[in-house]
Amino acid sequence: MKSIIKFAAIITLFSLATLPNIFSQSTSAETGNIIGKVKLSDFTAGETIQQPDFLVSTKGGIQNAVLTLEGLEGAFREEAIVIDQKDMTYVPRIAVTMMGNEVTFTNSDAVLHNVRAVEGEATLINTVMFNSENPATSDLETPGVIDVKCDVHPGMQAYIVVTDNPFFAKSNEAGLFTIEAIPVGTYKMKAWHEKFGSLEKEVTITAGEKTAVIFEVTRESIDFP
Ligand SMILES: [Cu+2]
Repeated sequence: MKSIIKFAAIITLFSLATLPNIFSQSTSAETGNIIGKVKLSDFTAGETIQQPDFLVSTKGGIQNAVLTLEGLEGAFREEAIVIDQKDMTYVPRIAVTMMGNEVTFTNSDAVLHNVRAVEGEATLINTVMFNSENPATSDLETPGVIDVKCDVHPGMQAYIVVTDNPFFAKSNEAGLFTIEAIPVGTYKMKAWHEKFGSLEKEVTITAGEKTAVIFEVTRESIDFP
């Protein structure tokens, strides 16, 4: 009897081992995660900074930084972007997606806007929008940072970061971010922010582990009073 049970156990183990990849995702055998924070290291406790281009939490977390990894490939991550023009601002102000997606601009204001989206020398969109009835869509085909302005209202500003892989994130109100299911390896990681450009770090992803990554800036380094 005992040997029959033992045999059954061996058969079961063998079956589990030969099942293709059913368990590999849940055990994260070959991927790991990044959790992290973008922070202003010399913030004053309790202070918040609420400039549209620089949002800092009471604990120094910097919102709207875009985190990317370089030198790796991954499956297409479908994440179309919609940027609305609302109360004379772009919502969201900062967006990130993988190349191959598209961006659509809408206009919720009863005001004429002219969207001009430029990436380097290339103009993606340059169009007048009177109201909500004529949204404009463009394919995002090239990795980089797209600068979005309104020709009618000089203060209106947005940025779209386009990546060449699916491993990216945007820091939240607390400056925190997560990137999941990253293949094991060592990569260059960037934190891009409109206020201070790109910060870089080398990060190593270990199977099944969370790697903590903190990007810090000081007021002096970003010329902020
Ligand atoms: Cu406008």
